[in-house]
Amino acid sequence: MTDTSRGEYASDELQTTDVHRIGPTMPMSSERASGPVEAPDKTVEEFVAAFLNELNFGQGVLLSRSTINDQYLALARTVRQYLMAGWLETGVQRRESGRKTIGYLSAEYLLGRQLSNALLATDLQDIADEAMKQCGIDIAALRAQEIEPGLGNGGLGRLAACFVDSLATMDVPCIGYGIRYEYGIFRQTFEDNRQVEVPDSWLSLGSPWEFPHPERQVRVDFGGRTETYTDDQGRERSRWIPDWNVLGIPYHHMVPGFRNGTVNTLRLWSAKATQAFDLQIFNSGDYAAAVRAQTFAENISKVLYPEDSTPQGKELRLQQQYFFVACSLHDFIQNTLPQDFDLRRLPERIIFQLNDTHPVIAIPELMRILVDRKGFDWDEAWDITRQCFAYTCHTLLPEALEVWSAELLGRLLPRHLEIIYRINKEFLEEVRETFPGDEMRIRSMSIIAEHPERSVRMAYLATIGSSKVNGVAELHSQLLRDKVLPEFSQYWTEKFTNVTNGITPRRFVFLANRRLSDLITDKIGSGWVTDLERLRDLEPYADDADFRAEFAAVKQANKERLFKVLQARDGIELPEHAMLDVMVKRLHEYKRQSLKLLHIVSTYESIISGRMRAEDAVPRTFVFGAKAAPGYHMAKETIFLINSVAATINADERVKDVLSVAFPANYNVTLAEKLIPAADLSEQISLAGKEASGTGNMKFALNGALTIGTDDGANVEIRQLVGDDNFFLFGMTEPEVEQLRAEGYQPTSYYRSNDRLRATIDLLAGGHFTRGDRAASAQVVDNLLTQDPFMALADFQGYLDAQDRVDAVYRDTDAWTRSAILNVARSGFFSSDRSMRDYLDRIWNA
Ligand code: 26W
Repeated sequence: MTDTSRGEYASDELQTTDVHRIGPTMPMSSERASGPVEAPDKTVEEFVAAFLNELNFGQGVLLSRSTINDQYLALARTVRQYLMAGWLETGVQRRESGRKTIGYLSAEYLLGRQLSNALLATDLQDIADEAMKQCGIDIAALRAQEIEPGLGNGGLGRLAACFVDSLATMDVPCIGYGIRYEYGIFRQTFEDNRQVEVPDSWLSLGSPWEFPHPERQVRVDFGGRTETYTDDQGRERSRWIPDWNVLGIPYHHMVPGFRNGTVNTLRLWSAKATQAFDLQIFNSGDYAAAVRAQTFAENISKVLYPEDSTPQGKELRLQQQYFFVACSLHDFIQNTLPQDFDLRRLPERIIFQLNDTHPVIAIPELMRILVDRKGFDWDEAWDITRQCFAYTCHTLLPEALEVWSAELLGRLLPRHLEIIYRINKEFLEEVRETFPGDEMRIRSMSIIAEHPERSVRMAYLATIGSSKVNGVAELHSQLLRDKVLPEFSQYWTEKFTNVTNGITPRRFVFLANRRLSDLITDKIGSGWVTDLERLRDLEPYADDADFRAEFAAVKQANKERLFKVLQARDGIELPEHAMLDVMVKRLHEYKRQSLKLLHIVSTYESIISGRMRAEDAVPRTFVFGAKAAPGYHMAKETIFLINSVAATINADERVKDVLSVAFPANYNVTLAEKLIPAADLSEQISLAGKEASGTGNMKFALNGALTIGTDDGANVEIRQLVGDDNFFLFGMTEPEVEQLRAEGYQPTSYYRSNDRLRATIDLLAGGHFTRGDRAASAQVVDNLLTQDPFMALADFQGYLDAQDRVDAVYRDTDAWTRSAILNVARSGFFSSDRSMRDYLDRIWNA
């Protein structure tokens, strides 16, 4: 039976393991109502047996005939087996305990690869390595086979993924609800230095981490009209007569806690046409129309919107939002709660956390369920509803606050619009009682805006309908209170609070930076992985020369690993010994990649103009990673310019090995895991008051990079914790920004008065980086000179000065490494476990 004809794995070992003769290892009869079946033992032998079982009986191939993809799928399903018992057990416990559940409602989950995380959670990494070796397989190639589920745009989606990781690790009941986009965030490629987007078909090679449950489908209605009627108790009631609907099919994902046996669930909804939907048309004989109808329905979960700051009032986007929210509420109320549950006690069992405004339509949806379907009085329903929601705001940009036109909302969800109007009316009456005659205030607090068209301000609805509202870093929460929702924060001082974001140390330190993790564990034990404040115990080692040497060696090894990845992935060659200066995040003007570019060009200009000798410069490698929203013109022009500058500088012998610029395409979680551990310098240079928190900043600090940054978002807290000596601060503060704006900001005055800035901009504008084509750089340059909406020119000199301080410290290896160690030791606060504890204590009361 054994096929030894092909050479790929022709070893003796292979012949004995090629066909697994034992059959399924899971005893089918041991399925008990009281508890789940056993997982295979954690031994190499059992792992190999389970793997070959999956390959032969799951995937239906012989090892000798299997492709890498077959092997990857079988490996994934093997690891799944080890999680399964915990998953089933967690489900039983959750049902029996009656504990309050966190329903995390998020339109995005930027999960990253699953295999490595599952191996980490189950502590199977070494066993799996050895087992694959025994099968003649290179596990690294299998890991590389996985396409990460990129079901999010950036910070907000990654935060959701970190939060569900932490809740599972803390054994807190949580269901993550979201959308199973068939296409996640686009894959970025570059053609002629310009971004080209390619669809991300992450499901194309099979998706071993999801469990579809078509039998648990939920129907979701849209459109139509409402009518009033009198019920049998003589009460005036409303009902919705929708005119079309779709089905939501749940796909379950495991969310394993870190080595604690808990496995929570992420439930992602996929849209499917109802039979009635196309049958009706089909029966009319128009086959093509029937298929079109199906496509229409299934479009709802087809693709993630790649905009991460300017919501376009797209109908499909609202459909997505209502679709997943309606499915999720129905799922919890009908399927998760006991059959006869008394909904008056709903707040004891669930708190829905609204991840930004995207799921806020859940508030009128719960009102509709309670009032229209379950017969509650309005007031009682409203009291319940408000206790069931809490709202997190993730932005300060006014243009990022979602507003839906009343026309569109009324057309798609007529009953919800009515409910929103009533919520608004009763709320405004309440405000009127407190502030009689203050019509200005009333208008500014209304959910409904009248200009430029009648529309629904979702952030206001969220605030009114929630028990708590939080920002994501201290500064952001303050600005949220003072600038974004001032009337509301005066009206309800207690409702507003801060929870500073965090990141999971499992993925972003333990998994991404194994070398550093081993070094830390060697000194302080392994408790830090689930209790990150313990990193404090590293502080004394900052003064230990041996430790510093080991720490620096880890950094160097991580750089070499990164360089290999960039070489294989992008064909990028980088010098071995240079400071690695990294800016990775979405491309947005407020984040100021253009300011970073000015610094690079300025350094380059200093050398080629002879003002500075190349030998005197600290060698630096600049790395960018950034996707631009496909419709964001200025962001795409900035990408073009960065790539153009990179090509020119990398080809210029005068700066060889002194300055290099790398812009690997398609920055994603997978690349972040390689890049961040290798970085020396973390660029967090947004205009003060614009970056709500940032979370990349935390990942870098925890991996021993020093930050150069403005007083913005969580940078403020990072600096406070790591200390001024270990952070390169520059730039205006938020009040200074406001003041300058009030005075009338004039970017050209900086251009005229600052010689280095002028030389830099002139070089950029003169076509030096665009083969003499001045027009090619004109849009970014003109934007800076005439508008500069995020005041890059005002902060330019401060930034250069701070970069000089960076160079000075970097020249002193001991001082640098000492600071880097202190960054790690003092950043334990930024664990998402701590964020979760804050939510549990101050928001969820769970
Ligand atoms: C298209 C509509 C839209 C608008 C805003 C989509 C997505 C957004 C998000 C709010 C953008 C986002 O990811 N915000 C980021 O959230 C992170 C987690 O809290 C913060 O760390 C970042 O500062 C914030 O920009």
